[in-house]
Amino acid sequence: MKNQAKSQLATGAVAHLPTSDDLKNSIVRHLHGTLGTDINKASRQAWWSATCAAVNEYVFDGLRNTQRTHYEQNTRAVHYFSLEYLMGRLFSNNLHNLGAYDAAKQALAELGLNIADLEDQEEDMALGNGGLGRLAACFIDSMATLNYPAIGYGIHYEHGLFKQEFSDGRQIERPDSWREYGNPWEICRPESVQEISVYGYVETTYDLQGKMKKVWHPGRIIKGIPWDIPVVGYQGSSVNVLRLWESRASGFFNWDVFNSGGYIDASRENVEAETISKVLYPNDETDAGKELRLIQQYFFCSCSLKDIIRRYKRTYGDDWSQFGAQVAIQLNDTHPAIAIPELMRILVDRAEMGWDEAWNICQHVFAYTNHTLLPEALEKWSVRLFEKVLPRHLEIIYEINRRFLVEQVDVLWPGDNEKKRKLSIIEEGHEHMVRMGHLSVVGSFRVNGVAQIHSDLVKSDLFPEMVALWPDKFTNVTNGVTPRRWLKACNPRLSKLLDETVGVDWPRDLKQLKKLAAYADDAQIQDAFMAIKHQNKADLAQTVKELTGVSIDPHAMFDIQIKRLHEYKRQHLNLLHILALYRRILQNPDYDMVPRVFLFGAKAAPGYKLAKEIIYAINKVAEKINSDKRVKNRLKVVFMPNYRVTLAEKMIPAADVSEQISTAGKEASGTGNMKLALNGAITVGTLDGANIEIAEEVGADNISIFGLTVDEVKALHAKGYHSWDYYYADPEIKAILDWLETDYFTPGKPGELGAIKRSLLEGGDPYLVLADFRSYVDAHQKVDGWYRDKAGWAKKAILNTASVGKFTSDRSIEDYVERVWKLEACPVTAKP
Ligand code: 6GP
Repeated sequence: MKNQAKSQLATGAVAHLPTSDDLKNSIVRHLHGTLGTDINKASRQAWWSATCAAVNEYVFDGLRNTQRTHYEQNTRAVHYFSLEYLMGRLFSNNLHNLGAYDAAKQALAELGLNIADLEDQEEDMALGNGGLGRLAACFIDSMATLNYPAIGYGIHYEHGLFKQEFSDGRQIERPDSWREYGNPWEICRPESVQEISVYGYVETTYDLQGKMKKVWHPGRIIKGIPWDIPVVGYQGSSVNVLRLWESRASGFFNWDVFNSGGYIDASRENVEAETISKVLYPNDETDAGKELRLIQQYFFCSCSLKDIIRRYKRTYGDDWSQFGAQVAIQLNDTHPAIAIPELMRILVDRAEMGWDEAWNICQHVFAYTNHTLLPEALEKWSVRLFEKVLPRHLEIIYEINRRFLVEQVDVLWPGDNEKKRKLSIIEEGHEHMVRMGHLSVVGSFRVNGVAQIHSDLVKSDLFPEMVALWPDKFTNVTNGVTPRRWLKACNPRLSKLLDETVGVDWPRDLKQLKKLAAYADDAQIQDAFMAIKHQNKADLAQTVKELTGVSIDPHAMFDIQIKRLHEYKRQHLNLLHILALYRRILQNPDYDMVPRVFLFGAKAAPGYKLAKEIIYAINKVAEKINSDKRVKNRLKVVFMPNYRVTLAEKMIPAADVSEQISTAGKEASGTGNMKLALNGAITVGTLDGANIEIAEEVGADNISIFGLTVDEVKALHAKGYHSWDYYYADPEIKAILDWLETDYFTPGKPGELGAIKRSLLEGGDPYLVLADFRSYVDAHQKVDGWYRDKAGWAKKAILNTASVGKFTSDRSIEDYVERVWKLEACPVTAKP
């Protein structure tokens, strides 16, 4: 018999996992029957679509079994509300999670195709900006893997995050049209369409008994169409759903306008309604504050709540008593906080429930995760805008606030108006604002930060009085990443070595990696580990060449900083270090350093000027360094265009050094730090976010920590920070900053790179770049020394991979289950 690539036996939702022959037959069948083409003339796109259709036979089977089991078991479920999901590609992820990747590879090879070529047919599903969106994607993977009844809710944006190009080193944004030619993974569910209302006015009416009733007369009705994306758990355990809403004009609303001859008006309304799900706001950790954004938030929350209630009513009818026990809703930051007054509106106005009973339900349902302390990210909506868009919700928020101030704040601090001013959901100032963070804390039964230090700061700096009111409400859940995508799928060479050394259970039980520590000194494993790293680097070098034209040497140390571009993440600190090295080389032609390639990947929010200037400066410095013969290949600098999940999957396995260099207290957690350490990179980092926990796990010898601590940052600000002092006191700093202002990097155009210097000096250097510079340079000097000792470096790299099992998103989800959601796992069994 022919040797078929087989996958593990099915244990979960998918009755029967495919062999290579199964897939081969199915692919050809779909090529003919679904795509209407032929083996001899099919394009790569057609082959890809046919393969997706073949894979979907198994995915959908798992989906049906999961949904049936959840319905039969009727267990409590969590509903993850997030404005962002940064999914990346699903093709190889779904194959890996089905345990069918090798089978598919073989099937395609037998059909004369290379699986990698087909993978490249897929657009990234980039419905998110950065950390928060990617975390949501990792979490839904883990919830499915761990068999938790869970559904993700969000928006089906027509255009995801913009595509980035460089033109003479400057960022250009191009629209992303990820589903221009359709998307094989999503299923439209017309049977579950919802309608939601916005604008209009509120009428106060009285019934015959004189009881007051508020009636909202909306100005516009919008239809939400759900698209379901199956989320395949590892080894097909459960197949959950990500449900994304697309907006459309409500048919019946347009009909009158249409009939009275207003064809153009009717179409205009269509366009306006469809605008809601048109495009993702490209801001990362900055508040957009725009009317359309508020409508987006409300649109998806209202559709999702109605969807949840529809499902609940199937079992319980009008009996609301079990709602709090059956439904948990996790608010991914404050973006979906409008769900709180919306549920109150549905219960009080529609279900005619008393306020106290309704509020009690809300307080059993909602939990809120904070993802940042940056003041510019804390969402506030003007009362004026609220009144226009959601007049009834504003009234409800006023009532929530009134009761909160009277029943809670005034009881603990009687007569203290200062406390009331600080805690009020409504900020009083020149313009009255609704504080969505306050609303989220008041309306939730649990609030968490995303790493221990961040959760501590949420309590001490952001909401100290709320902690006094409700000490038990606050908790921590440290972030995690899915090892299926971020090791197994993206680093097959290392995965194979791990399978051979620690066994095959690590993708589901990442603590198994600890066993690798026993081999940290084993010369053979060290060689194997570093050979894999070298091959990954060679692959990346090829990608770099294709994308940028720059040649890099895989023998050099690959030093990688990949994340959104933001001053607090301090890509410009990295740049100053590069300039210092370059300057030393020019001053001393024999300057002795380990050859290094600095790689960046980052998008800047289109309206964030300084961030874009930093990209420009890095590109210009790169151009100069990369073409300077005197450097003799000791230094290369590459800014990879269009950084996204798919590029991260190529860069992370190839990293020697991971740059995690935010100002202490600013990076809530970080998750790239976890992915890089997991793939054997050594962190150069501050004691910020999850870096602190990574340092605890890997040990001080295997991480290079530098810079001010959170307490030192606070003390420095309190004492008064003067960046000019560092400029005058440190000749290297002065020389580098002055250099940036010359035309050395921009011939004929002096001052073009001056923005960085200005922000660091005249701008006061809010993120303490100059204060941390010297210690950062020292941390890199240490890493340079480490790298010279090949065996020593291999040991550190191995110990990084071995020690970061804590940072699997499976552990994060188990923490949420225990500390917040109180769910039971619901294993799925397949029924043919
Ligand atoms: C990010 C945080 O900056 C990052 O530290 C964290 O790892 C990630 O969330 C996941 O928790 N925050 C955002 O992306 C954001 O938009 C509003 O916050």
